[in-house]
Amino acid sequence: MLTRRQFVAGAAGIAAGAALAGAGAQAGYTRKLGAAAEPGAGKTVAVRLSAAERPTALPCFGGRTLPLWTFADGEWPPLIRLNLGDRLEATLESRLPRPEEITSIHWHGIRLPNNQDGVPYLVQPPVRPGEVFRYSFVPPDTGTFFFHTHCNTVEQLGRGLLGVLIVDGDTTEPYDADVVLVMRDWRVDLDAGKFTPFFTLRGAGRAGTFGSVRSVNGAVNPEIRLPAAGDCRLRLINGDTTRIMQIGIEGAEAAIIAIDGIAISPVPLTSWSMGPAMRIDVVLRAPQGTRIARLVDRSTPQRVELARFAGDGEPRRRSRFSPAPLRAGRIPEPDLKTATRLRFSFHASDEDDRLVAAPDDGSNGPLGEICRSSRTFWTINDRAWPERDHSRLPPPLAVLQRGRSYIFQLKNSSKFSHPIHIHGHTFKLLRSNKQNRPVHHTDTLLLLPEEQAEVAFVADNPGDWMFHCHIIEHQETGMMGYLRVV
Ligand SMILES: [Cu+2]
Repeated sequence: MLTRRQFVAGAAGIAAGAALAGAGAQAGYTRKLGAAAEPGAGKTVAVRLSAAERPTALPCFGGRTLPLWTFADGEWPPLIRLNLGDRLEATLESRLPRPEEITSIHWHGIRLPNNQDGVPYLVQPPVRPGEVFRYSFVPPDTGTFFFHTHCNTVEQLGRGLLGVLIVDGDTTEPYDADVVLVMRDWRVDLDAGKFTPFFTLRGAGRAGTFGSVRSVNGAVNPEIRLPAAGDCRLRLINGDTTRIMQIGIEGAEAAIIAIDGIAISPVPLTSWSMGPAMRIDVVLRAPQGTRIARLVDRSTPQRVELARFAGDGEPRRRSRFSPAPLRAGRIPEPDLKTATRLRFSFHASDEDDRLVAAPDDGSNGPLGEICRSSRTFWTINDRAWPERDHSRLPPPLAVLQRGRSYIFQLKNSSKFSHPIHIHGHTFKLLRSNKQNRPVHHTDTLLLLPEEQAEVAFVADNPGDWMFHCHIIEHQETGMMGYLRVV
């Protein structure tokens, strides 16, 4: 069943260089990516995920118990761990407490068959309370992924319906620890012991609604013990519905070794922008003695300490920090010479931002309000998704030819950032006019205000694939569409 998280220990790290192409070499990281992993014979891993309300007293709730919605009893969030080549058979059962609440599981970042992608109405029937749905697929890539529902996501994810999916087989040599860190807010009023509204008009029309409690693995600024002076792998997941974090590590050396699960040649981690659903894998040289290293978010003027790392035991390594790289990814290489170019523009739904600027008037309605009003604030190519859910499908944003390479020119024409997510495929970032990042693969690309970026990929996976902003309130007020690969 669900494997236990291997919580080994805390780590240290000094925020090292800028994440620039070539910065790795400047930092003295000379080791090359390993050869791509080959899938093993593969076993079947069967899990049962039962979406239900489970009153839970996470450490970050300060003694309060809140009515979380989760996938499993026990540790939150659940972790599924596979080897490359293994088949996952996941049975989703809904025991959610409202008769009208539908659900499903989207396996974020996994390039799987379309009918396993977990978008209700588009690729599968919705799962109602008392019903089950069986997923069965073999993930084609190693790395750090996660899963969440794709219906009423602002509330279902907001209440805790997510889990971590790790596909092993990507290391070239063992790290001294392997730790999952799920970073997210909780929208709670701890005095009252209640959730606060998951959706607000003000948030939906702007940067989204932020939670009041920041957490890592359900705790406020936890201390994580790592083997002293070990090279420790940290799998950082932004599991929030809203918050874009500016992640750094203070007090230890650290390098990014993968983005959205896919290996990059290690680059020093100075600051890395992580929108909702984005992941990075980091290797950190753990502190020793009484030293402490810190995971921080610098997105606000007063930086926020998210977690602390401390070192245990005799120092593991004395060599200069030169993190072991991962094995190369297995994403098909797009043919840029023959690629078809398509433009996608991400917009506020009215040109002069009246709607977007306006709702600061106490109209922060609870969830139901938007359902009735069907308000839209956001568009892709001037089209807004018609409803919050997927029951009424518009035509696809574009029809792509299977096997063909595409270059998407993504333009954020709004004053807010948007992490843009594609299902069933993984983009290769080619260039951007605003952010200096190494060429890398990503399933969720953060577009800053007014940013233009180009991504390329091979449309090799047939079916209807969602293409949307992962700030869930943006997604659910229009910034959502799908691509059809035929
Ligand atoms: Cu957005």
